[in-house]
Amino acid sequence: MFCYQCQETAKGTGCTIKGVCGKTDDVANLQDLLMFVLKGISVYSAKAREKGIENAEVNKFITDSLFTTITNANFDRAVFIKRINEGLKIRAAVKEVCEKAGISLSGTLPECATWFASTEAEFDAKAPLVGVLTTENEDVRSLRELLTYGLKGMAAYTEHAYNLGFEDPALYAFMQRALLATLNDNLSADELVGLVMECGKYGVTAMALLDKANTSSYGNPEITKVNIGVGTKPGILISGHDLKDMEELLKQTEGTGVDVYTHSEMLPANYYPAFKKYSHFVGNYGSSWWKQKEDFETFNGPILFTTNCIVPPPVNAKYRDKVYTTGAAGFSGFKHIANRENGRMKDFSEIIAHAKKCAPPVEIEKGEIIGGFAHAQVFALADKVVDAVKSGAIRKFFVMAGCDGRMKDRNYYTEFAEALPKDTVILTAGCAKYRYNKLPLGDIGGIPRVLDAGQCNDSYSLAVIAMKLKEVFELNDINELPIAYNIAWYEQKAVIVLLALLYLGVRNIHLGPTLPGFLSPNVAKVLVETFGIAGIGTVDEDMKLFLN
Ligand code: FS2
Ligand code: SF4
Repeated sequence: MFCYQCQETAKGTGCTIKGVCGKTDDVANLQDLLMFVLKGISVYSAKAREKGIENAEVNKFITDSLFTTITNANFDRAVFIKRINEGLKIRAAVKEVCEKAGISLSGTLPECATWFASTEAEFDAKAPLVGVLTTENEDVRSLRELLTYGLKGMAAYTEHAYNLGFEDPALYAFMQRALLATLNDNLSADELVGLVMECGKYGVTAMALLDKANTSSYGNPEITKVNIGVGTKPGILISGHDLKDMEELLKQTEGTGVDVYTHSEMLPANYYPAFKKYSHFVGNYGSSWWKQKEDFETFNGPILFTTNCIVPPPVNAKYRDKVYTTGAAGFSGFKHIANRENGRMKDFSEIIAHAKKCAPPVEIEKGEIIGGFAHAQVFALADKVVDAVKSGAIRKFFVMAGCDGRMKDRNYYTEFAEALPKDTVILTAGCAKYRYNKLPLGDIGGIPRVLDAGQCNDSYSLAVIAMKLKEVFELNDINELPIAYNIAWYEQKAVIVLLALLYLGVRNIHLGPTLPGFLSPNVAKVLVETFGIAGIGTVDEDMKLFLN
């Protein structure tokens, strides 16, 4: 195996024996083989699209498959075997569509368009031969992977929007075109950089689509005090990012005597008006994804993962048989809840029955977290915010969105938040917030010093807010605003968020705790020189730098 797609990659260069995340070598290889098959399907689907033939099955399969390969989403070997088989069938079907439509398939087809096998042993034998390292030039490899990881993040957001009935065919077309571009040896570095930027453009489209899907389905997030204590009934803990799953779980648990709590990236579900009406939706339990081993032990009830981030449970974990997955998430040994069919809801009855047999959660903390500052809520407070900036009460905003992770060096973000002067405000989104969202950082004239817009995809809200402020202050450039970007990244959704911000013109983003291992020195140099991307230093050094 060779995987370097996330921030925790071994030695900062690549996992080669087993993933730091827990992904086994065979699963990592099968994920590479699935990517290879997706490229093979794209060879035909792109030709069909040129003739105006869209294929809904292909679009859905490629999107979902990309999502399953994201860090900490799916560790289940059986899922990848099944997807590779299914992908080869879909490839054959779309090839037939091309043939029937009289589309010329002459010329040399890439191997991914013709390779075929049907047994697990053949898949295992082929998989190590089609991975990341097959691109020999490290700069080309770096650009291809940067593009690929952007696509994976985009796919995740596209899938959530799809679940709510929102689609944009342009996103599917780009994903497939970009997958093909990673096979093209004739593309120059500049052309690959151009595609990476285009990926950022479609990243904005995907996040805007998901924002529209979420807010038109569940209302605009609003200022909310989220309870972090517990009730007296047994509960279900729901994690991940999928709001459709959240809705259906709340509906099905109503009146059953089972409470619902969010974990990690599902915390922002508490901010949506449509979910607040459920009295058995108690609040948020625990903390960030990497704290799940502790949080799940004391929760007592079953846990539902709607997406990443799953941490493989210790062998003796008491919660091991209480974990369920659904959608793109999977782990061998966890029960998987099937997809919705024929317009019916997913069936969560097994989890609900399981919860009834469990003790209520142990209270590990008490209190509240304040959040719900997505774009509409911030716009509602715009006068107050603008006045605070004009009067000097707010000196600067710090966008500290992104991901959390388990490495000790992420304490930097807690210390940075604590060290920020009291006339500064943190704008956040994503699980990065858990590094400081329970600190007593106070407020500025009633505006909390940590404004949480929501999940990582709600970084889009932060960009919308920045664009609005630019307009209000009549500036020519978004970078003239008193906003600094000190972003934490971990997995591929953060990659698409970063590319989207670059596309929107944001410059001088600081990225930590370490720069991506998949950036070759030359590609890193381009990002530094063209976009002012930088790493982080010590809290003291960075405080001086940012407040200058
Ligand atoms: Fe956090 Fe993990 Fe949100 Fe990422 S819970 S690192 O998936 O997408 O962010
Ligand atoms: Fe390693 Fe990250 Fe890949 Fe897991 S996802 S194998 S930790 S680089």
